[in-house]
Amino acid sequence: MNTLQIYNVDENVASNAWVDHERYLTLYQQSIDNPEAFWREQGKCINWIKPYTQIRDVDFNYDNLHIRWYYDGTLNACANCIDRHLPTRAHQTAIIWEGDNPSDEAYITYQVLYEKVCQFANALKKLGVKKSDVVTIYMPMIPEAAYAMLACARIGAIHSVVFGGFSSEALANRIDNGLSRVVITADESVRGGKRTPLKENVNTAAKLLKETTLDSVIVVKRTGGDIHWEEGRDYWYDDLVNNASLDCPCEEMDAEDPLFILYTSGSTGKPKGVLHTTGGYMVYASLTYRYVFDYHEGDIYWCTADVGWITGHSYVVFGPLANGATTLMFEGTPTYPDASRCWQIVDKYKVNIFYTAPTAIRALMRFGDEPVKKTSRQSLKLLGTVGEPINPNAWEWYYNIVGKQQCPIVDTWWQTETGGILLTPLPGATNLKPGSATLPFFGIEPALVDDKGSILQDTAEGNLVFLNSWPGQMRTVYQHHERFRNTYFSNFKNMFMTGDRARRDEDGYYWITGRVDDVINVSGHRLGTAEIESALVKHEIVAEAAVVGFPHDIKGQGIYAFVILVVGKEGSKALCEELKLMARQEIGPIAVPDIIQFTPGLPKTRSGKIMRRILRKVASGEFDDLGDISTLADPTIVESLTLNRVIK
Ligand code: 6R9
Repeated sequence: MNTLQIYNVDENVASNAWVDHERYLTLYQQSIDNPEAFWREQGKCINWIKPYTQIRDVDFNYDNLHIRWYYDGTLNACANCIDRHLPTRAHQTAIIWEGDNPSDEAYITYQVLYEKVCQFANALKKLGVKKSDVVTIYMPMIPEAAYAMLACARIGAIHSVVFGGFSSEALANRIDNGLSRVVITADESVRGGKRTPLKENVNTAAKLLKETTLDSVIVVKRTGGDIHWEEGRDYWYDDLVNNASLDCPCEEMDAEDPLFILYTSGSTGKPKGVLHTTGGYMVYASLTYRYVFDYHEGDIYWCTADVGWITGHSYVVFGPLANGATTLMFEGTPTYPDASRCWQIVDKYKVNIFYTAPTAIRALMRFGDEPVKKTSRQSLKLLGTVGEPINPNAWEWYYNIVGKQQCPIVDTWWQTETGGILLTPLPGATNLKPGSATLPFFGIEPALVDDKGSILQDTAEGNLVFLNSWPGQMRTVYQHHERFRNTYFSNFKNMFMTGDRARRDEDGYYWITGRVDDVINVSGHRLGTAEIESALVKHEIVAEAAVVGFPHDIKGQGIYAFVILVVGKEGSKALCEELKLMARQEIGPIAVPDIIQFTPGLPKTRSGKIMRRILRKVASGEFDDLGDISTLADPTIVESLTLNRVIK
């Protein structure tokens, strides 16, 4: 039973929304009853070189799995983000850039974007980059990151953006996996006044590569900091592009040619290279951007996500630019120089649509209302969240204080795998309930199934699956198609498994309740517990490690590590610091455990499987409800774990 308040559409109709609730219901039903007709029409939201006649060819059956959309059409993603807008909006701002330092800013028009991207594309070609080559992008949030992505798309190269907060080890793994011979980076990144040595990380990564030789490293000068240079391999971005031609023809791509790879955590130690293709992804990113954010001509739109994540791909770069919007890229953090920064940026550029993560909202809430209230925020029409469930408290604060009860909040549920938003309110058309991602987007068929895969009706809680494809769905795990089939299509027959659990209420609204697998969500970032465990066991005196999430006020989930040392060694504060450093070096700062508990053993079944359920309870301090522990090989270990729980 949901007792939370419902926010009626009448109170928060976005000024000139495209759809109302009746229209949503009609359109939704049509899209489900006749998906071919629906998607045939919606595919026209982007420009095609050779128009498609085929809409979809999909089979979710494990043995015959394949997913193709618009597969006889051809197009170019970059042309859709830039060239198609030049006749009408060459002088409109495409990208507003706000630097970490509040006095750094830039306005990039569509014309300038065109020239920058063409020059970059020509530079890549000159370095030998061809269609279907993988190019790794390891960049700060600066316009050159978007130029790089678009330049790759222009010449048919597949970009693989690696989050600038990842370590050189994580970077090396991703370069190796994609056999990428070119890396685009910057000398250093700057966030919250702190610098991160990106180029140095690339240098280290280059030495760690097992499979690939790195031919070229393109370096954007961001800070001018000292860097080690390798002659013959390293090139300054400026030197490459300055003399390059301002025109570069677009490669004609098949709809199903790859557009990009993006690595994401799963339940095993090795991140998956999620592969998205050109036609379907562009249609889906473009369409959802327009409807979910109720985008109208002239709106200023700001999504705070880094381009290293899927949100940055679909809703900082491709979705907004495909719609000819003005998209704001922010290099810094929400609390630097102070907790008012976001709202100052909103006022400075008259931002109309603001999209961020619950963790940022919770972090800002801690500073109270004053940093918000001292700004006007008059321009805001719509607020959005993504990345994790938003707790009703944070939702209310966002709605009442930030949005002054004037802006609907779109709580958008989706994944790297889905390419774009699948569950979401439509502003002006969906009554809001704080904490619920509400209803499916057009053409999307969610369902809840029990652990055997039987579909649950009405109000229920179960595994969230999708029964039908949509154009933005991932097509495979790069070079590991088996892994794609096994991860998403083997547990439940003929359905796409998300790995999330959810509840459906009496209004058909979806409430995400957590993950089914060993993936945790730290500040909206997905991390496989196995990845962190393998980082910790690299320490020579660690015998075994088990990592679980626990509730954390700001991060949503914190990281709790149980560590067994080799016989004769003892835990210490210094060792904790060493282990944290291991996680930082292997993965990055987001993977550093909040709490480390040294323990002589772990709760294991007789077959040797760690009972993580118990570890999760211990980490959260919920000792009275440990469930059945009789199947443990050594039940006494539970008492030792609870007695020695570490409280921060
Ligand atoms: C876009 C993105 C995906 C996982 C997903 C789920 C969680 C995302 C959410 C949400 C509740 C929302 N998630 N949006 N949970 N409400 N509105 O975040 O992609 O990094 O792949 O993470 O994030 O658990 O499965 P990704």
